[in-house]
Amino acid sequence: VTWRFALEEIEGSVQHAYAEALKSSIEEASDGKVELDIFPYGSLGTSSQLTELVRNGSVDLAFASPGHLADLIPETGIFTLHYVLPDDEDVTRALFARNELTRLFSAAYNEKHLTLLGFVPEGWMAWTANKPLKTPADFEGLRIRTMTSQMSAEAFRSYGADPRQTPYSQVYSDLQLKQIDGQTNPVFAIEEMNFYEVQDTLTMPRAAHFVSSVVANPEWYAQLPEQQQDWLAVALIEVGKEAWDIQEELNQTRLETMLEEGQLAVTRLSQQERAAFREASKPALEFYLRQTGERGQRILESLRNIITDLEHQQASNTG
Ligand code: 6CS
Repeated sequence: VTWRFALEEIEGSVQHAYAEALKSSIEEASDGKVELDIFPYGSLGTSSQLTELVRNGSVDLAFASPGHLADLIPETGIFTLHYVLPDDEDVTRALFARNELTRLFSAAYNEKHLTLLGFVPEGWMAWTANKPLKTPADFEGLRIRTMTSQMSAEAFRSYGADPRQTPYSQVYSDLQLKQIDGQTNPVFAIEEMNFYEVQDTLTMPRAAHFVSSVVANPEWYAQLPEQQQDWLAVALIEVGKEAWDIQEELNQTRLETMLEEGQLAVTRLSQQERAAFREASKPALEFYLRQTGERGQRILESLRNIITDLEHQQASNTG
């Protein structure tokens, strides 16, 4: 049998490397009885269209990034908020290794006819523009492209920006034609989509990680023979362990590539500068809580508890 897996990113991306790893794992475990057919971005449609294809069963599996998905499933919008995930990357790495994280969101996905298989970290989001973005005031009136959900835009509206929600495929030409002033994405994507060619600066605020989710069509998943479900489960665990390293490696090497080109000036925000953004970002968190009600509140609290737990573990390990 062949399973169809649709990606929101092009060949060479984090999602592509993840899909290739999943493919090897499943094909090996099943001794070739299951094949994974990978559809990189561009072949089937925008992120939101891919989500529809999974919901109606045209594809079996896909990446669905909260930045786009939050209009359909507001709970996932928590990953578009700034300064919710910790600064310490070891803690974040441990967080994404926890099944608990997936369980927090399963019901919200099910209600919208999607089976959530897991979350995949893709690295810190950077902000690119034609000037460094060191204070919320630097965002005043800035036309920054965000992913398509309202929640994605809200984080930047909190800073006084004029966010534009567009599909990924439109970003390069909008930058080139000066329809927008900036955009936000992880480093590897800024390199592979060539956004750095049409931007002068890259600011690293360490405000949010780019997080995506892997989803399946519920009927497709339910009809899988038990053995096939097991192969999938084992492959997801195996690749889940590699996911952090996949993004780390790609983000590091792509940053080096861009720096070698010598056009992009990189600014890293200090703790003090980050604190000013954290304060300014509060309206976005309130927006999230209004959109998600009690369940969103519960998810936020659980997430914070898991993070606190992991921070304590971290401290006692290194202490
Ligand atoms: O900015 C976006 O729309 C996209 N960015 C990445 C890194 N992955 C998928 C997403 O659609």
